[in-house]
Parts: sequence; C-alpha cells; structure tokens
Amino acid sequence: MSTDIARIATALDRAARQAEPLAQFSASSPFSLDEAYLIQRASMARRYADGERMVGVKLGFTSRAKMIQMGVDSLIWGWLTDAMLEEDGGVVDLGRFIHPRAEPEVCFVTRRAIERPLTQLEAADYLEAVAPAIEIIDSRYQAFKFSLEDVVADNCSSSGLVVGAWSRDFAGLANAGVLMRIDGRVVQAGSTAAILGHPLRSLVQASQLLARAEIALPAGSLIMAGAATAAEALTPGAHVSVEIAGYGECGFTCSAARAPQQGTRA
Ligand code: OOG
Ligand code: MG
Repeated sequence: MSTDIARIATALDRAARQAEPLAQFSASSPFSLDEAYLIQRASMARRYADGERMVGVKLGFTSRAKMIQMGVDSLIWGWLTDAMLEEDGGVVDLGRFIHPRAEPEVCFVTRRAIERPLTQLEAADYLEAVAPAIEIIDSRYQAFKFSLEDVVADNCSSSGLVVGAWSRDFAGLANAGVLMRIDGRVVQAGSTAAILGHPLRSLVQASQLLARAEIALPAGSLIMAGAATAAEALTPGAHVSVEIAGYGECGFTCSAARAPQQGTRA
C-alpha cells in the first residue's frame, strides 16, 4: 500500500498543479479512511517541499446542506496553505482551477496552540478572532464526484480562501444569517447554526481530529469551520460575496479567463 500512497499522492498533487481532473481512485484501487489521510499528508508534503507554508486547517461536511450536495455524511479535515490565500476584494485567477466552486464559511484564527481535544466551553478561549470567509473548493476528480476516501486524499478539495475583517465577538455566532451573492443576487441563504449547530463546535471537532492524528496546531493558525450552505460554481467575471449578519462581508471577482474545464453541478 505504501507505494500506492505515494503514487496517488503524486497524481493528486500533479492534478492540482496542472488543473487537470483525474478519475476517482477508490473505484479501482480502494483504500481506507486512515490511508486516505496518509495520502493527504504525502501529497501536502510535496507542496511543503516546494516552499508552501501551512497556515491552518479546514473542516468539511459540517453542515447537512454540504453533505446532501456531495452525497457524503462524515466530517473530514484538510490543510490550508499560504498559496491558497486570496485577497478580500481582489481578483481570483480561475486559470489555476479545474471546476471551482465557492461556499460561505466562518474562519477562526487561534490565540493559543491546540494540543489536545477541547471542550466547547474552552473553545472560545483558544481563539483570537472570527471573520466571514469564502472557501474556493476545486475537486481534482472528474465531474466533482468522489467517495469519502477520495475527497480526504484530495485534501478535501481545498483550493482557495478569502477572509474578511476580524471580530472578537463569538457570542453572535450561534445563529447569524449567512448570504452568498453572485453579481449581487442572493444564490445561497442560511445560518451559522447550520455548522454543527454552532461554528464553535467545528473548533472542538478540529481539536479532536488533530489529537487523533497526533498533530499540534500552532497559535495564529486559521480554522475554516465548514460551509453553512451548498457551494456554487464559479464562472468567468462573476463577483462573489458572502455576508454574515453582525460580522460584515468579504468577496472577490473571478478573472475573465475561462477555467480549463467546467465541472457539472451536483
Ligand atoms: C469537499 C469539501 C467540503 C465543506 O465546507 O463542507 C467542504 C467538497 O465539497 O468538495 O469544504
Ligand atoms: Mg469548505
């Protein structure tokens, strides 16, 4: 299996760099969820070797809307790097993606290192701030279709993120309205309560998953809590914004150039 881990990790890394989709692996050479996280780690190691820097972690499938859209029903996590950071209000180059989608998220930045599982009561104490955010996901698999193991191996489709202005108000997060707009039109509406009942639960979950993987997350790391609604496909020139009531908004404009291949929407 170790050769398979290296082979799949290399293929996924190449697909991401070249923005070329791959067939799912799990259908032809099945692997376990533990092996999927090993593939994820091996593929990220290639990026770190090339100078990319880890800036935090993301959770996936923390809302029912996302689970239903993608047909997957377990929480997953992956890595965020500096190369994924896009400027709030900036232009995002669609040329580096295969079939990108955007989804509304809540982003935390940690104040203390997370080295053990946290309770929900202590979670806020580990945080410096929270901000409205947009995640750009771009599955490396054809037609954006995958099994749970495939998507974990693919670093949970992580590709980009835009983070808005930071706030220290964690109390308002329980049930804040979430709107995602494309060209000013509301395309997704929801609530932060859709994220595991409360976005702080994502932090608790992240701490448990990291402890299980024997990973300590340094202070100053970003944690993306997972999308509150389904994701929307990005198209050339589109302006995407996300507003979280009480926390403001963030957004970006897609470059005019076409992405190499547009995926099908779930
Ligand atoms: C996997 C990533 C899921 C989220 O916020 O739920 C995710 C995908 O949908 O391709 O990032
Ligand atoms: Mg996400």
